[in-house]
Amino acid sequence: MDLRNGLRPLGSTPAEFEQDLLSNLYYRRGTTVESASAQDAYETLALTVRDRLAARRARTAAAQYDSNPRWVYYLSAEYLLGPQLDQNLLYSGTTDLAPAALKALGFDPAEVAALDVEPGLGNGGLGRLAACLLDSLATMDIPAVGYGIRYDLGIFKQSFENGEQVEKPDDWAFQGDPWEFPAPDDRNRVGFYGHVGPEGWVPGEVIDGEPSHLLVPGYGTETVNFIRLWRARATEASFDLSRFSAGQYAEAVDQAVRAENISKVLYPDDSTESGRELRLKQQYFLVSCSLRDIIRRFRFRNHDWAEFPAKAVIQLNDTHPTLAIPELMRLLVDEEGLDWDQAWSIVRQTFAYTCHTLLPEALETWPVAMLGRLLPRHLEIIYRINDGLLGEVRSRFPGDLDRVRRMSLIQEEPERRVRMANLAVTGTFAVNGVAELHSQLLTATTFHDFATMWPDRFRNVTNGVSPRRFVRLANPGLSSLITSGLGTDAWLRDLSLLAGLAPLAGDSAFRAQWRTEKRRAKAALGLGDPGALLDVMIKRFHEYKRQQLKLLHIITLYHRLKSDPGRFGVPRTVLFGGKAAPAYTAAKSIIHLINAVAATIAADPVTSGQLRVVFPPNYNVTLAEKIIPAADLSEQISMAGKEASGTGNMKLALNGAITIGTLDGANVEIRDRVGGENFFLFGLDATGAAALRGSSYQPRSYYDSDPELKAALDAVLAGAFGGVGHDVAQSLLDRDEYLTLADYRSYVDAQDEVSAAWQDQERWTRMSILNAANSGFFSSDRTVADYLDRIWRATPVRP
Ligand code: AZC
Repeated sequence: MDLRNGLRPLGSTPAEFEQDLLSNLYYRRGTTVESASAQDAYETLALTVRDRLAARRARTAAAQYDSNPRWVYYLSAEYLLGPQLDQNLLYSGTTDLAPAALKALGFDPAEVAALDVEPGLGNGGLGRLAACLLDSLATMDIPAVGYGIRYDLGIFKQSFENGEQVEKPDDWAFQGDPWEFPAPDDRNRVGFYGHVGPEGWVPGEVIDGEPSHLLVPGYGTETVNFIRLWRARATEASFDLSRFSAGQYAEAVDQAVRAENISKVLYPDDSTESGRELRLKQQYFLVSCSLRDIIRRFRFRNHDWAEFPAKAVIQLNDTHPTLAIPELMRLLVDEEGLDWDQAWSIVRQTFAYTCHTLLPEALETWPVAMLGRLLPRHLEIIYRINDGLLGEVRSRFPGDLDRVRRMSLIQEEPERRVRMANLAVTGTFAVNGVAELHSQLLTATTFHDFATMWPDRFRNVTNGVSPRRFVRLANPGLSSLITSGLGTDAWLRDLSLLAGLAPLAGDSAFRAQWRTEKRRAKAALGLGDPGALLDVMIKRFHEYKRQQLKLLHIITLYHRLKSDPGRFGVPRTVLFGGKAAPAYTAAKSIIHLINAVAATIAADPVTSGQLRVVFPPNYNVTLAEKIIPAADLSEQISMAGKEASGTGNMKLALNGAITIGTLDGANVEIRDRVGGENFFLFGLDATGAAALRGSSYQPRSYYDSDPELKAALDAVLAGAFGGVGHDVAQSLLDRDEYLTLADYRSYVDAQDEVSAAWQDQERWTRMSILNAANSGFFSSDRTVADYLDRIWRATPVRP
């Protein structure tokens, strides 16, 4: 008996697990073994596993309540959690019990497991980072809550039609989501529009935010935290019964539909501009519901507002939740009656902001007119914050009007807009970039003026990834090998222990086992020839990431193969994975061209067994977990100075892929750690790239002077790949915003070094092991430790 909560402990023997499964099938699913479908079995299994975590959650909650700690609240518009079943089995210690119990009841465990659908509530790196950080927070026993939006439709499902990307809605929770605890009785009211009168803001429209939560277990500890996701619900009053009775069915539900649209769909936007009012509504919806919840939680044990910053640190994951700053001001001043300065001091001590970009176009701004219409009181508050900010700028830099204009929260030209990044920097005590280089560039460029005025506010926290998800779950074979090599599995909670693998790089028996695991992972991916070098580029499609550079290399390899098949040497499979934002035409053209090149190469017998290009559609966390273990070469080839960090680079290095990359984002730190001899470096660095872009860059001069480059582009222009890609080649020749042609020769030469290295398999394996051994730094546990030390200052509470 667990006396603390009066809970009956759930059994850990096979018989007890089977009993629980059976009773859940009957009592909660309401069916029987005889009539149960695979879906019934899946949902029942999920409940049985979830119960075990819920018991731990209850103990965690009790301990957290008792200690009244400082909480880390993570506000993020996106979470890319990945499949839940494999993770929750592992973290609840039921990985072996579950299949046995399913079999005993007559179900096929593989069929059941295949029904687990990943909630695609994010676009890319930013959303996945949020998930890794929550995993580490729980593993490190830090009291933390993640707040987000429970989108009905997650990131679109990608398919290819004639090689072109087609987007379909992802109704991920169509069958219900067994991992989720809905709390329809726990709604928060959110206002929009209206006016500000003497009595304060009177919203013109109200909707409800309905929470549900997902458990976030720690690994190797009792702690279970949670993510609270908000869903927009129409209020009772929004259904128009009289219209319905009059047969006006659409009009009757119109208001309700509009309300619920707020959490309908994740914005399919990865740092390109969307600028729609619905997105702004989403942002305010998230912020308003979450702050009310945070305040409610504060009040469990505390009464004095001055204590608030000691009990809550709120991390803004990029600018999407920045309205939390004026919203907390509004709550404190308008609803709690604090004076402005008191409230501002609390706000400034509570929030911190993580920036994830270097693309100027990715810094969110909202038209003043739109914001003022949707949130009139917030606009007033933003103006008042701006008065304070500009007052400080003027007194520090008298007469420097330009600086005032640059730092203002309001952009004046060509249209008045609110600059969310400036607001985020102004309303927080800490601003961090996500890799050393990124943080340096932020203070040197994007936030230069702010860093001059408030140098202490800026810091770096290099990203990391969960070793549980991206090594242990994704790559069980390699994980066992690592555990046997190190003689312990403690590396799963302390990834620096991987350093102990370095001496094993010199052990030929260990190298042979390492190679066996790579080959096994390739075979599991279904890539025919496990002897071919698997060259992997998996990430969102964006011109700055330069999938087009990889493509030019592929065409060059193809040309070499055609001109002299005997000399080719190293068989390669190039694998792409990733989605392009639906409105991002240039990125979609690159996808189309990749598929066209892949088809041409596949149809040409000369390439057989030598060169293959594969592009499985719908890259997501589930697919990433299959591809990453199999990869030999990791493509991290962004134009230097544009990729904030990258996290795929870390996942791949940890699984023994060797990076070919520019000195961009976290590549710099990966190379520092794994050593220049275990990393294929090429291209301009950030300084060189900025200088070349600043001068009159002539992409055509590279084309004119490099016959292989010319041949590759000419082939595309001449329609050699089914007539596809003319626009891609033309834009490279005319503008080439991201210096693809400038870096082409250096890249192709580095790829020749890759091929030479691959020919010496012993050498390659040594490099591969050393990549994993020296990448322990890139655990999200270390990232969380850095956040704790540099920003959050929260301490563990153990149940
Ligand atoms: C990404 C950055 O592009 C990537 O470099 C970084 O590793 C990642 O965040 C995590 O910090 N940014 C985004 O995903 N941005 C959006 C808007 O999705």
